Amino acid sequence: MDVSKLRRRSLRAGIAVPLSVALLLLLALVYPGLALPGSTFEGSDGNLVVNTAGNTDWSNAPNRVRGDDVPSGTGDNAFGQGTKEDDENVSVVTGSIPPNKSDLTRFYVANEFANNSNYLYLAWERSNVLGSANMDFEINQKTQPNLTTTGPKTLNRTAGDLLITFDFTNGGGNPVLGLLKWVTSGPTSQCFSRNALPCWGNRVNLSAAGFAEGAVNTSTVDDPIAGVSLPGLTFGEAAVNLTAAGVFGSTCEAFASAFLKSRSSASFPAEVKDFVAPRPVSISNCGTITIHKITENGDSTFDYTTTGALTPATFSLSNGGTRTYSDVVAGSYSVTESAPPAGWTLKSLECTATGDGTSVTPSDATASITMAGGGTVDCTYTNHINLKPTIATKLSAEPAPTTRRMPAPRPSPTATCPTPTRSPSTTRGPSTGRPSTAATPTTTGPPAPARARSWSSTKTSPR
Ligand SMILES: [Ca+2]
Ligand SMILES: [Ca+2]
Ligand SMILES: [Ca+2]
Repeated sequence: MDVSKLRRRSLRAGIAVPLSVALLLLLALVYPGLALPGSTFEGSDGNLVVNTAGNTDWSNAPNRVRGDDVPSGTGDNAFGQGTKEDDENVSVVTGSIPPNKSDLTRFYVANEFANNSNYLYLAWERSNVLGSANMDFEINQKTQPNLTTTGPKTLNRTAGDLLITFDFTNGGGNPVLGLLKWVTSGPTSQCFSRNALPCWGNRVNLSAAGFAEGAVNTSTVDDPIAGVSLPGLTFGEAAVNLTAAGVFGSTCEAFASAFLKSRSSASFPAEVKDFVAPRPVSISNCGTITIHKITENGDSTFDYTTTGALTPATFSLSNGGTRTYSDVVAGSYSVTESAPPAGWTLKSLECTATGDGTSVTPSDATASITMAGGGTVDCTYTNHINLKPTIATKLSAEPAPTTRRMPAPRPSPTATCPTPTRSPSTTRGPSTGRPSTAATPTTTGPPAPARARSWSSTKTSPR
């Protein structure tokens, strides 16, 4: 874009620019702990503790995972033999970290779903005080090989895996954060550095786009998790809005592994040296909703409606039935049981939720759900119908035939059948020719034929 175009655009944006500056100033006032808009994680204040009540930082980071390097020195593992970022086939060696390169000690990864966005938080620590920092966080969908032993290894990469670059020069202000995705097909023009597939694709400057921010500590800070004190320039952190960066959208993505590497210079194709071995993580934009149905005293078909674009939007359940929605993209949803069939009432709606940021609120026939990545919500609707006393009374008046139809000692589906403790022959004495009123099971249990119908309908209609 030439200068005149820029000038015209600036003039057009003459009002918007001061407004955005004012908004940034306002955000700085609202979030003095320096958090990425939409997140309350203090990801660019250069320390690990909460400075503003209500915020989070590494000390209480959501879904925090920690990776520790082996001790510095001759036993420390690193990549060797010219390993670069684009290489899937790497070589693990020991004792080869140059003294003028970052000697990593630890990393942290955390993530959360907040304000309709998935946020990723990253931190590195190193043992040496160097002016520049060139770190890469590799985040993979699949589990990685064991990098804690030496020798040749093949990284288990998948198209769409993430590499987040963290480049910092002391005196150069804030770190520059970049995002690259692993590319396995298509033209090589997608490659950022290498001229062949597979490769890390073209880098997005997350910092310039406003999708990420970070900091390096300028003075000594404490790491309360590892219990260490970190001199200036030995700790770096970043917060990334993965939704804004386009990593997460309307389809489900899940990452299972993360590790940290140091590049030997700001140049992307520079050799990678020290690393902190991969650790399992759970970074995803999707969760699971499960609805169970239980009925009492019979069975029927119950209808449900949903909001939030679940597919299918409506469904029906009978006793023992389950509807599972896997791959539910983080967001707001609800499930509502429609008015039950005649005679039935909704006895209870009980729900549980797991996962940071995932919650469910049952109210009447509606479960209101906030789903975060990796979350689960499980609800059970229990419906009840009263037994009709008219039938019971009528049956109790019937003599012998009822008695004969009672399935007394049948061995088959007795597991779900509340078998009477007394046999029909004893409850309905043949001496009188008719059952005694006291022995008639009118209130303690349903009469035999009615219950038999209930069983058969449950078993033969698996809707
Ligand atoms: Ca911080
Ligand atoms: Ca802080
Ligand atoms: Ca190492």
